[in-house]
Amino acid sequence: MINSMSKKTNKVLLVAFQDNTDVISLKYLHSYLMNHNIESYILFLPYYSKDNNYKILEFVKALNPAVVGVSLMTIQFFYAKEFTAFIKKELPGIPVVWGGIHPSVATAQCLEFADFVFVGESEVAFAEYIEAVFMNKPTLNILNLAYKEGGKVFINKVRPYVDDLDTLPFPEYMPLESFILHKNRIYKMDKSLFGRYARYSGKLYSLSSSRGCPFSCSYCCNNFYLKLYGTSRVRQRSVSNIIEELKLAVRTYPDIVYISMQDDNFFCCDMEWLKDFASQFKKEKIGKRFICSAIPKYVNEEKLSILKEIGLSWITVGLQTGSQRVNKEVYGRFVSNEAFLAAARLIRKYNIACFYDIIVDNPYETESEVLDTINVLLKIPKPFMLQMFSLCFYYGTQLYEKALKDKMLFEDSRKKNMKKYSNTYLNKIIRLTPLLPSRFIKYLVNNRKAGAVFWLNLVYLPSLFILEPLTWITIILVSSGYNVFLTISAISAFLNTGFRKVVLKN
Ligand code: B12
Ligand code: SF4
Repeated sequence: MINSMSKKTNKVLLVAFQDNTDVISLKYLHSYLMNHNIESYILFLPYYSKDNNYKILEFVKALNPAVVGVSLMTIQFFYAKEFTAFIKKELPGIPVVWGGIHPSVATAQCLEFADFVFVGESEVAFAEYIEAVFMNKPTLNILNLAYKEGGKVFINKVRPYVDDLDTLPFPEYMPLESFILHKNRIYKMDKSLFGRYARYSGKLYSLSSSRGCPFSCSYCCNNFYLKLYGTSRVRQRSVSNIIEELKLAVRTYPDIVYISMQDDNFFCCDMEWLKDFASQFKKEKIGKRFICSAIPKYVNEEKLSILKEIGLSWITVGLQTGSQRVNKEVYGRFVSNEAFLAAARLIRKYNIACFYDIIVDNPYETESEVLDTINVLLKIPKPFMLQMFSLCFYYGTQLYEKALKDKMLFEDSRKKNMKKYSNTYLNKIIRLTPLLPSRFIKYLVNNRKAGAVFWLNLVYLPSLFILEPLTWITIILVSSGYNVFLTISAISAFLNTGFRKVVLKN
């Protein structure tokens, strides 16, 4: 804990409200600032509440930053609002600047609370702003910056994307100059606190190997970025740059069990890049298993076999819906069910554990279209897991605009937990598709209006409490090549996180 009131004002404090320390955006900004000789600190505020405000104030006063930068997604809006109002009241001389996806898509809304907002990718622009603040230079002409003057909102143009991602310094997994709120006190980050708050107890290293996505689905931030930048093209780091980061990571954190590729679609890289990546990964003995996301269209046997050989263990693939109409007309995704199932079969063939993402509670989807989804799910080779998300109409997306135009009633995305989907009969059946025999699922579907409710209610909870964990363990066992030691180490990392989440929340 910092306890001396410093007179220096050439410091920046970056604040995050995520319930874990995996805040890639802030870690990138922080490294970039430090690399430009700007004294930067991160304050992680997991499970923040206004009861913590005075402890936080003590900390901010002691650090005495020239600027406070807040990063937020839509779901963190009310935390950011509460925090900002309090800091501005208590320390009116410090500008509070917001950035991240929510301020990018809902800039005017955020300017009601923040002094300035940064729109889009901001490493370069934010450093330019900070330097201008330190040197008492004007800031209002800085690209990516938005501000309010005389009640009017001004949003400056964005600078083009950083083309060469290799020019960005590596983000620190556990930033040394960081602090964290824990049990209503602010502590300097250390390994023990990091282990408590990092996802999977710090055993999962997050890596961004690219930015952007070849798709721009109507509900996703890439849809907004396409409008903002005129392109959502994928920018890929060089293999050598990524391997350098990974070598450093495994040397510094030998406990890492998995590397989690945070790219929107790791599989969209070209074959030459992938082969080079695999060969460098082997040559440099990175020796960690990894997790990534893929769009079915980009999954093929050659990529799977190369990646499986070097440790690919889990993939997340989006089905979203089995209705081809909803897929095309509502979501703007052009993935056929055949292409999806072909990818699913290949993933099973290579014994790679898979999570399939499904979007439910879509008011644009009819009952028979939900049944299409169930039909596709029934064709996926088992074992597999599902991640069900309740459709969220995020500001700035095409789907949000459509829903407004159609006068559709929907929950405010700032308040909605997308993991809490509604408890409908068909949603329950979807959840059970990976767990129960297909014939029984079909019985539940076909007899939904004739007494199958009783059977569904009878099997639902036992399936969630017994079959779901068993399926999960089976998947890990299969994906680790039936290696019991690897399975236990993975399970213990995952369970630890679940357990800590419950304890920390209370
Ligand atoms: C990796 C990732 C995660 C990771 C890490 C998140 C993180 N904060 O880094 C994890 C797995 C933890 C995660 C979790 C969630 N995620 Co997520 N995630 C992503 C993903 C795929 C990439 C983010 C990323 O690293 N981008 C690269 C960095 C460099 O870009 P960036 O984050 O935008 O940051 C830049 C700018 O925004 C800006 N910036 C950011 N912060 C600040 C602050 C200041 C002061 C300034 C000046 C600038 C600035 O500069 C940064 C550097 O250029 C995005 C999709 C995407 N393509 O962006 C979704 C995305 C951010 N996630 C999303 C969601 C919904 C979630 C969850 C809420 C889902 C859930 N219910 O579980 C959770 C929330 C976590 C929590 N518990 O609070 C949504 C958010 C939509 C929205 N409008 O809010 C996105 C956009 C995907 C989507 N559906 O469109 N996520
Ligand atoms: S494929 Fe995924 S990351 Fe890419 S635009 Fe669609 S939802 Fe977003």
